[in-house]
Amino acid sequence: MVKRALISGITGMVGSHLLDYLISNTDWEVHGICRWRSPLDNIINHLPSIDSKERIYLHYCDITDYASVENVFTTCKFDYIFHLAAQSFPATSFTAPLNTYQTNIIGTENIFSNILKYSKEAIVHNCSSSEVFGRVPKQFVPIKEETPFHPASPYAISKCSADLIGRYYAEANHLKVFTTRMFTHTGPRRGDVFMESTFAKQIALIESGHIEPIIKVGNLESVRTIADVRDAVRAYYMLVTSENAKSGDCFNIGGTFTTTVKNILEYLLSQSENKSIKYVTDPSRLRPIDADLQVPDTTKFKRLTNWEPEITFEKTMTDLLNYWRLAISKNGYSYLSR
Ligand code: A2R
Repeated sequence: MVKRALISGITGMVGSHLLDYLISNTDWEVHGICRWRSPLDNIINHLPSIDSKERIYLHYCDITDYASVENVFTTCKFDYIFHLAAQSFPATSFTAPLNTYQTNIIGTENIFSNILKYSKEAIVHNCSSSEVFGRVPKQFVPIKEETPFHPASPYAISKCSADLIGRYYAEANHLKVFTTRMFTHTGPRRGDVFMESTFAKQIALIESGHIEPIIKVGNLESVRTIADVRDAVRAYYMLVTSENAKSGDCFNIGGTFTTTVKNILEYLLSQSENKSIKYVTDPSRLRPIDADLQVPDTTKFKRLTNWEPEITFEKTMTDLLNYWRLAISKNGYSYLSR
């Protein structure tokens, strides 16, 4: 019997790369949750298969609405469920905390209560975030799974809840749930609100003559460990297909290249032929509190799966910049320079 996977958030950066990975590397049927107004740009290559119902099926659903989630789960049973849908941008959570809680907490509860009711045997990937650790004192870096949660944004608070909801369903209801706290992961299709993506997009807008050669930046001193989103989705696949993972377990996953936001900006600038680009601090890009020492200890996950990141920082950044160059050459000045 062909396996059936469900991806919530299939139109997002991670969900769309996971779809690419599963279609290329498995014979699974892939179902995706998206909203009726979700932009389909990230899954554009798959639209013919979706239209002709070949291996890929979309379900219109808002995860904050229980009945809407139930409609998806009553269509069929799933073998694997990747719960990725979220209000995923920490900075937005400061201005829209309730929407963030609604989506990331109530939405996650709706997903799990329906898994319990209709797909109890499924193996579930519950996508938490490294942001749950927030501001970690230097002596706790690199960050292990046991490091206490210290969320520094409503987004991080919502992800602490989502993380615990998954563990609760595993312990109380014997669902097979594995939770990941992926550290910074990026690449093509990254939302333009995230720092490395806005830098790349602004460079592409400058190169194409749409804006002045000045990039607006936030906190350049933050330290991040960068992984490529394509390595991240391979990690998620390896996790759900691992025979030795213990239900209810959680894993810190991330890249091996650690750097400051300033170095990321300077690397991207080095990839442009325009050498006159300057940058200025835009106070609106500074968070009230920053999770500024995000460096993972990934020993537990690597021991389980032998996963290693394969894509270099340089390739990730070059692909991200080329993604924006292509998008802007197709769509012109239809992006804000945020
Ligand atoms: O906003 P949309 O319609 O484009 O869909 C986004 C989806 N999503 C929802 N789906 C159903 N009901 C909702 N109420 C709802 N709210 C959001 O989640 C989109 O398809 C996805 C989020 O995509 P991105 O913002 O690109 O996030 P990314 O980087 O793919 O993050 C995946 C996971 C999230 O759980 C993050 O919190 C974590 O990785 O770092």
